[in-house]
Amino acid sequence: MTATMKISGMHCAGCSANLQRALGRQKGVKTASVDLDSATARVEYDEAIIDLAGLKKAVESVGYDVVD
Ligand SMILES: [Cu+2]
Repeated sequence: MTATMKISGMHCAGCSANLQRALGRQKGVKTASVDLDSATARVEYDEAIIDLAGLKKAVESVGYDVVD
C-alpha cells in the first residue's frame, strides 16, 4: 500500500529529513520519502501492520501535521 500525505509544519531540509527518519522507523513502513518543496510524504507500508492513523501519529510525534 502506498499513501501520499500532505504535511504542514516543515520549514527546512532538517525537518524533512527528521520526518523521513521518523516514518521510516515505524514498524510496517517499507519506504518513506519526504519532499520539502511539495510538503508531501510518500510512504509505502504494510497495511496489516500499520494504517493511515498510525502514520499520522508518527508524523505528529515529531511535531508536524497531516493536512486532510
Ligand atoms: Cu526545519
